[in-house]
Amino acid sequence: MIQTETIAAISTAPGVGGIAVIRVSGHNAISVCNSLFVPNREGRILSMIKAQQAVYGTFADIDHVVVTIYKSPYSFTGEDVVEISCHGSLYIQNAILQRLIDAGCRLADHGEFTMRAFLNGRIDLAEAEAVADLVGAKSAEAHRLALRQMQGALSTRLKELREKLLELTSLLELELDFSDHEDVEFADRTKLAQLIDETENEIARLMHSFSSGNAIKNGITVAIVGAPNAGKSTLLNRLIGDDCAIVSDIPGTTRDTIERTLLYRGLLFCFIDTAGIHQTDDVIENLGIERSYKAISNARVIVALSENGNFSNLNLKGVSKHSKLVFCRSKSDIYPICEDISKTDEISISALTGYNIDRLMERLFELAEIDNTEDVIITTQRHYEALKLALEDIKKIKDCLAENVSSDFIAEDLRSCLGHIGEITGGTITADETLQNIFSHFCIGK
Ligand SMILES: Nc1nc2c(ncn2[C@@H]2O[C@H](COP(=O)(O)OP(=O)(O)O)[C@@H](O)[C@H]2O)c(=O)[nH]1
Ligand SMILES: [Mg+2]
Repeated sequence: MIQTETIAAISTAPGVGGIAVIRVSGHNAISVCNSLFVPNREGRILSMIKAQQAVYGTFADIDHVVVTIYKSPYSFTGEDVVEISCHGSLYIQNAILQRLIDAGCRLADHGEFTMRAFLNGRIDLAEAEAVADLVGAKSAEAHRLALRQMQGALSTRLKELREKLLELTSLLELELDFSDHEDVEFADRTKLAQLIDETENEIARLMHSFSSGNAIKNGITVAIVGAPNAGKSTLLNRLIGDDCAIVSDIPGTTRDTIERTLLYRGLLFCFIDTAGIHQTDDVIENLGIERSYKAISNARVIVALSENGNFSNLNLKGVSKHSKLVFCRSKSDIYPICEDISKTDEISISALTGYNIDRLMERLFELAEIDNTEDVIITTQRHYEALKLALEDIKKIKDCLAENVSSDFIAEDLRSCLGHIGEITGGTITADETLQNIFSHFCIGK
């Protein structure tokens, strides 16, 4: 697909840095830059350069720059691409960008470079989405998953799935072809059933991986809840190693939820300190308590904190059946630790001295139940939804087979299933709106 306009954007993070990179892509990228660039060494004319090269020179009398030329189709977008590495002053970056726009380039939209890479067939949609995940990766595990997806691990798995579904389709077509001949045995239904089972299991496994994949990508949410003064804010501060939450012995000090992240064993944990849950007439505190309940319902793991071990008084309404709970006795430095605590699931901690905080972290890690052993893991809601629809189709096909329904119907469901799988890698996506929606989450310049 040929994009007519040449686009330009600052690709490095907004702000001042040692060096900034401005990227230009499109049919006129090289000629536009050539008209503004004077090479340091004679003869290094951008439009005459044959292969991928870097050239040093002056850009529009603004700065000394290094211009890197990538010729179509051997570039990220598949088009001619020029990357201008200039000094990182905001003034310089914007002045160069402005000159490019004056010379006929258009300011690139969010993710437009990656969208072009997709539209020009350089990468598929799942790989394009992984580019954004890689840019946004906050932990070692999130980085690993994004890199694998960008390198095509998910796409390869989906290709295998599509091949299975196509094999099914051809088995069915065989059956349809012979359906007029009553004496002819149909396509091998055992083989058909086996292929369907394999496909169903594969889709179900991919869907199952989303719970871990989503938590790896977006972080494991841990809500710290309990009565006022239980020591929740002190615990947050201890976990994060910073005085981010106000601590006091006045009940009701924390009124709003406070969120902080921590990297632990390659995973991102998002801790949420909440307002103490109790009966109160204070309007503002009640608003805070509502937020505590919201945090509880969204958390993957909940730390229920109590200084006296009386957890039954703690109303944890809205706790999801998928959430895991860890009961924690706080202030072990002043409250004697009962012997039998070791026999229960409770952990006794002191946020003040740091006692058992490592044990608590270890427990949170276990309870998060992150399964990263599968070689392909789904991390995107869009992929999960497409797989869900594909699985529904497979179930319909199974029912049809069990009830000996005409192969025509089965073929229809198979087509639909193939369509849903295809949406993930983008082969069957034509709607502009869907693509805009996906790429609008990218940064400008990527
Ligand atoms: N001795 C001791 N005091 C603690 C500990 N954790 C919290 N506190 C104190 O308990 C009071 C309430 O703590 P805070 O973290 O604000 O409780 P929150 O209302 O649950 O957030 C403060 O005076 C803290 O210093 C602890 O582990 N040991
Ligand atoms: Mg507090």
